[in-house]
Amino acid sequence: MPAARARQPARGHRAVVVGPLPVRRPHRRRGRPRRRGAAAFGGCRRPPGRDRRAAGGGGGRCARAGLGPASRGYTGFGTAWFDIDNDGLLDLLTVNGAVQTIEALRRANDPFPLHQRKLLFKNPGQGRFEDVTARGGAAFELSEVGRGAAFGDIDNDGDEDVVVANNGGQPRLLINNIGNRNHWIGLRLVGAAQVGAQNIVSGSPGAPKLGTSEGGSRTRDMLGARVGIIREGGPTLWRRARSDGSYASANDPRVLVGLGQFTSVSRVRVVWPGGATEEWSSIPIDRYTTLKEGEGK
Ligand SMILES: [Ca+2]
Ligand SMILES: [Ca+2]
Ligand SMILES: [Ca+2]
Repeated sequence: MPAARARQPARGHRAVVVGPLPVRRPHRRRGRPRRRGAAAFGGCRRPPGRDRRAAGGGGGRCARAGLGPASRGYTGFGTAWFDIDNDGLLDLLTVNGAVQTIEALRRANDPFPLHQRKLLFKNPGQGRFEDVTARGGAAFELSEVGRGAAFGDIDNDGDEDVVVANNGGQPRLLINNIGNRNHWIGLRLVGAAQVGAQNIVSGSPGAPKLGTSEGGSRTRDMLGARVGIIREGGPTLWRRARSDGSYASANDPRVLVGLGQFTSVSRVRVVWPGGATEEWSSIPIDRYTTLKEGEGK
C-alpha cells in the first residue's frame, strides 16, 4: 500500500478546462448517440508498463473494469492512459468521433452527424474505473468529431495536458488544473553520444526543449525505454517513453509520473531499448531531469 493516499478532486470539481482556445457551442449539446458500432474498448489493453492494477487487468476484463459498457457506441480515435491527478494510478481519456452517420443526428438534420462526446475515466486503484466525464469541465460538455489527441505537459507545470484535433472543427487545448496538486517526477531519456558532458540536466520549467541542442550535440529521445520509479513503501511505477498512441498525433516523449503524496524517490531504473539497465538515485521530484544512456549505475 502506498505510504499515503493522494488527494482526490472534490466531487463536482472541474478537473480540466479548455485553455486559451475559444470554446464554441457544440453542433448539438451532449445527445448520447444511439448505441451502434464497435465499443471503444472492445480490445481492452493494459496501459504501458507493468502496473496491472492501473488497468484493472488485461484483455477481456473491460466490463468488470467499468470500461466496456460505458464506451459502447463510441468510436475512440485519440486515447491514452495518463495520470490526470498524479496519484500514481493511470486514468483514461478517449476522444471520440463516429465514422458512419449517426442516424439520430441525421434525422435531426445535423449538418455533421458524426460528433460524439469525449470520455474521461478515473482510476481509483481498485480494478474498476469511474466515469467522471460529467466532472471534466467545459471541454467535456462539447460533442465534436474528435480525431487526434496529443498528450504532454504543454505548460511544464508537472501535469499532462491534451491537444485535441477535431474533424471539421476547432482544435482544443485541455489544460490540466489538478495534476500538480500532487508530487510528480519528470524524466527525459536521451541516447548516448547525443548529448554533451552533463549527466543530469535538471530544472522545471528548465527542462531542455525537445529537439534542441544540449551541450553542443543534438539530443535523441530514447523512445521505447522503460522507466521504473522505485519508492520506499510503495509499488514501483513503470512507464515507457513514447510519442505514439493516438491517431495522427504525437505525444510529449518525456515521462511524467505522478507520485501522490510521496515526497521522494529511492531510485529510477531505466531499461533502454537495447536491453541495458541502469539506475539513478537522488533524482529530484517536482521537476524535470534528463537521464543519458551510459551514465547511470
Ligand atoms: Ca490518477
Ligand atoms: Ca501541464
Ligand atoms: Ca496544470
